[in-house]
Amino acid sequence: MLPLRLRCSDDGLLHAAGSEIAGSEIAGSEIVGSEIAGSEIVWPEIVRDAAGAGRTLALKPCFEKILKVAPMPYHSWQFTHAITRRPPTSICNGLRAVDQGNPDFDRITADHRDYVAALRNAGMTVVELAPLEEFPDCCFVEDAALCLPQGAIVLRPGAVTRLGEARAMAPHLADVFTQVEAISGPGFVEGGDILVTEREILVGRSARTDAAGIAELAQIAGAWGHRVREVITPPGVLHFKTDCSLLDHQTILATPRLNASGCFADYTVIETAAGEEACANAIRVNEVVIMPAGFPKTAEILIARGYRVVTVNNTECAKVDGGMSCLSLRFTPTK
Ligand code: CIR
Repeated sequence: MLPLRLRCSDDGLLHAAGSEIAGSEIAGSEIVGSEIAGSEIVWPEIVRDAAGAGRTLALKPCFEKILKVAPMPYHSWQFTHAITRRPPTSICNGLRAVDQGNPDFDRITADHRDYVAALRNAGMTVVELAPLEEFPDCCFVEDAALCLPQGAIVLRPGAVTRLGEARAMAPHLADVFTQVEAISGPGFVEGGDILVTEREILVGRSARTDAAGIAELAQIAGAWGHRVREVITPPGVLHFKTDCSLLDHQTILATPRLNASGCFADYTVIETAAGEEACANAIRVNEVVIMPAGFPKTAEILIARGYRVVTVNNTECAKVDGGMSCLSLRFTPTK
């Protein structure tokens, strides 16, 4: 359960998780102290004015209005916003474990457009940042930051050519989050190694994410009430999430090799179909699962389990080891 936090700006608009509700008469007030139980919003109890005087006001008519128009996201796959960055032409120099040729720039650009459209169709407001030619891997924004309900953490990529991407992302996070923390080092963490579930944050130790980085992340996220669990990214696999995705509060899509490690013992796991391990990196966004096109058996399994599947071509991103999760930061602003 997350506290319901509504902010009312001086212009009379109420703000709840990035939404704006017009017509409130409680300008300048901040409302705290309510909870979301299941999908029901419990009536707020305490209303403070902007000066923090702690006045308690009778506001039931206002909240009836909010209940109708501003359901508050509370699941770890529900978001209102995403940040993406368009691929630079230098993507042909992007890092890769095995050379399968360079991505075709026109195709990767078209795929990126389709990906952004899929996010928008899932109900998200999408910020599209301009490409940074000096950083060939800059469209893989997930590795630069971790967005949590309380705030954002600027990460410290273990690939030296990608360190500057995190610095470049910081101001965009400050635009939407009140609290922005940073991994200061000496450790490293990349977002591709982080899986946020409903009850914990799993971080895979990998060639890009080390114990010191995980320890610093655990300290920052711990102060916001999150439990961080260190797990192992299988050897030879780029990131933990190369091999898994969150499907809902209890269910994970994973490759058989990652599932065999036992790290999902407390979850329900759906394994990728034989020969389709490359589609384990998908994203659950609001009511849909966005997965790479070309993996029909796994898509069928998910559809049979009741998930709404949307596919986006990923052949070009895959040439530089990219997938669905790396192309966006998904979050609900606190500003
Ligand atoms: C890299 O090797 O860093 C990029 N070419 C691919 C990053 C993919 N990121 C991710 O899965 N989170």
